[in-house]
Amino acid sequence: GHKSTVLWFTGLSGSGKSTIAAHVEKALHERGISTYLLDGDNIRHGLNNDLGFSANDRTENIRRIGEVSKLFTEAGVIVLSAFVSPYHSDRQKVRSLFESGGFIEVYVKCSLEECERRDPKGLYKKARSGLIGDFTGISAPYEEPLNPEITLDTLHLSLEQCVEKIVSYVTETYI
Ligand code: GGZ
Repeated sequence: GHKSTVLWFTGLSGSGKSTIAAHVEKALHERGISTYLLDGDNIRHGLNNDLGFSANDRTENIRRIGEVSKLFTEAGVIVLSAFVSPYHSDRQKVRSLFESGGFIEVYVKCSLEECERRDPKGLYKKARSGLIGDFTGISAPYEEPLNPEITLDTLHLSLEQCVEKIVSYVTETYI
C-alpha cells in the first residue's frame, strides 16, 4: 500500500514558501504523484475568510488547515501546505494529527532583512509605516522550527536546489 503525507512549509512572508511548493508540486506530478496545494489563495479567501492575523486567529487558521490537510492525505494525495504558521505549538498540534513520518516540516529559511528587501506585495513597507498591524517579523512573532525534517536556506540555495531537496526526501520516504 502507500502512505500519504503532508509537506508543511513554514516561514516568513516573502520567504518563498508558495513558489517552492508550486514547483515541488509540478515535479511530483511529473513522477505520477497526486498532490494538493493549500495556500492563502484557496484557504484564506474561502474556508478561513472569517479569520484575520491576531494570535488566536492564526491558531485557528492553522488548526483548520491541519484538519483539511489530514482529510486530503486520507484521500491518498500528498498535501503541500504553505502558511507562515509562526507558532511552534500550532505546528506541533498539526504534527500530532499525523502518524510518524506523515508530517514533513519544511522550514523555508530566509532572513527578515532579505524578505523585507524583496517585499513583493509591499506588505513590509505597510507594516513598517503602521498601515498593517500584527505583521510577522515586524510586529508579530515568528518562532523558528526547532527540529524541521527539511531546512531550506534560501539565501544560499537556488529554487531548483530547494525543489530537488524536497523531491528526493519525498521519493525516498514515500513508497
Ligand atoms: C503576516 C500577512 C499579514 C500579517 C497579511 N502578518 O506574503 P503573503 O502575504 O502572500 O503571505 C502572508 C499571508 C500570511 O497568511 P497565513 O495564513 O500564511 O498566516 S498564518 O499562518 O500566520 O495564519 C502575507 C499576508 O498573508 N498577510 N497580513 N499581519 N502576513
